[in-house]
Amino acid sequence: FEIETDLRAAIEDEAFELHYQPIVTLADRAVVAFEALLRWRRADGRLEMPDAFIPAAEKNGLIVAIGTWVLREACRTAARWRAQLGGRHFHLSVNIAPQQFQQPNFTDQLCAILLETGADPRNICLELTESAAMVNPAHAAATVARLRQLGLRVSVDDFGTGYSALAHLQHMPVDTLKIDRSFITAQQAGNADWAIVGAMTQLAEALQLNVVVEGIESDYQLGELERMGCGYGQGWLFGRPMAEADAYRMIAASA
Ligand code: G
Ligand code: G
Ligand code: MN
Ligand code: NA
Repeated sequence: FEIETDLRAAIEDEAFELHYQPIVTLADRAVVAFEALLRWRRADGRLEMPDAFIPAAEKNGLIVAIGTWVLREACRTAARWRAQLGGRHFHLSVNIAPQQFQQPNFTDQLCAILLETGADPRNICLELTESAAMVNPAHAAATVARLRQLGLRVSVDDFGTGYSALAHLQHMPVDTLKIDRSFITAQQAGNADWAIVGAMTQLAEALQLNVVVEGIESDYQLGELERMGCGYGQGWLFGRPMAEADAYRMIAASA
């Protein structure tokens, strides 16, 4: 339980940081959004990655408090960028854990954070996994509808890796699918099979959803995805997760 004690102290001390990874249009690589990714700054200066502590936080419930900090921090950043970018549009994407999404007061708390930080809901995108929506699909659909009414974007993260993806998708008023990077990583020039990515892209098009393809690392992958008509991409080819100041410089410099 040492990690639980440490995580409680980290929440208390706000020992977390958000790093930001660019999301670009595949057609011209314009930077239009960033995904906020959580890191934990240990007392000795080490940076702990989410895979090392989010599973524990999900087990002991601390993910809800951590997720609240993440939302507030991302909204603070969004409010600052909005003022600095002078009306130019952008999105900050925030990962929402299933447990966090299922809190009965999730939407009310989010509204309070938007008010408190002055963030414009139109600059915020919430990334939900399929499992977040699966526990209670009807409640999830109603919550997503309310979030959309407030002006937020809602995307399905890690699309293609969860259960029963398609059965509930048609009732879920999300606006973006993020195709999981496992489908892209495998595709290397010379032995690629783009059938599944192509089918997911066509599905998104049929449902009039935006597509963000994750994990793009090579020009070969970029070229194929662009040819398939995918709208947006994220991956090391465009940029790794970076500090907020670097992310701001990148979006400010992009057309
Ligand atoms: O860079 P990366 O190692 O940052 O992220 C690994 C995983 O951690 C991803 O699956 C991502 O969705 C998840 N993750 C990153 N930041 C957050 C966060 O703020 N909240 C939640 N719930 N998950 C996050
Ligand atoms: O599950 P989610 O999509 O939220 O997590 C994003 C994760 O993917 C983060 O850990 C991020 O660092 C990682 N990531 C982003 N782009 C790439 C990439 O091009 N290659 C690899 N291997 N990982 C990536
Ligand atoms: Mn994500
Ligand atoms: Na993902």
